[in-house]
Amino acid sequence: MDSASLRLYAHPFSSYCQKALIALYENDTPFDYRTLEDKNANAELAALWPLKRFPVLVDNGRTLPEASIIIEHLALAHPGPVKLIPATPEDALEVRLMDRFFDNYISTPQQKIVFDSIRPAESRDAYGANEARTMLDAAYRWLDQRLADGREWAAGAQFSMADCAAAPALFYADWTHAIAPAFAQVHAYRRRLLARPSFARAVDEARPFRAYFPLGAPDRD
Ligand SMILES: N[C@@H](CCC(=O)N[C@@H](CS)C(=O)NCC(=O)O)C(=O)O
Repeated sequence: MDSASLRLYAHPFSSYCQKALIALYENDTPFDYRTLEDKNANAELAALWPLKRFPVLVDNGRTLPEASIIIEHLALAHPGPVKLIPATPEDALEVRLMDRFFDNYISTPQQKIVFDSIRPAESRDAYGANEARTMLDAAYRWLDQRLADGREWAAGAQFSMADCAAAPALFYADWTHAIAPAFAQVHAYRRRLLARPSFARAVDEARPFRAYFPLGAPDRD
């Protein structure tokens, strides 16, 4: 298949879009970027995926929602030198475990806190937001222990889909509910992710939109 056939519906400031963008940038995969700053792109997205969540990739007429599925598809249909899904099934399982961890236990509670903050005051869910903070603290603690074996990336020595998930998840999670200084491994890993060129590029492309962050973007990163 030809990479020029790829069309990505995404917004540069969105964490799940950055996850897919990192995968595309890692392998220099060419694609047509339909930014959701554009009204027409929003209408096209709604027609392709009525759930209207992004990113969505279109490859030769096939619609692929969900950042992990997009990355899995790229590995199958447009492989490059950086193997984001390891060839060995056991290694791939570890990558998928860590990918689920970052989506479900870092991004999901992080988004819960942010979305709660933009609800009308009378509709806020303080109990749920507090549960999300507790979940983030538990996830940071578990990750800190997991990284203590000296691994460079989330699933071992190789950069993988799990790191594509981790980079924006930890980036915004620290802005939302600060990672305690005691979790030195998590802080060091977050810094390694920020230094990775594919993610540094995504962060730079998102810089003009920092005013969109409902809790107020800190003056760092
Ligand atoms: N499970 C989806 C989540 C995608 C998602 O939640 N995207 C956010 C942007 S980061 C979104 O579409 N937000 C729009 C909305 O909530 O209306 C994935 O992995 O791609």
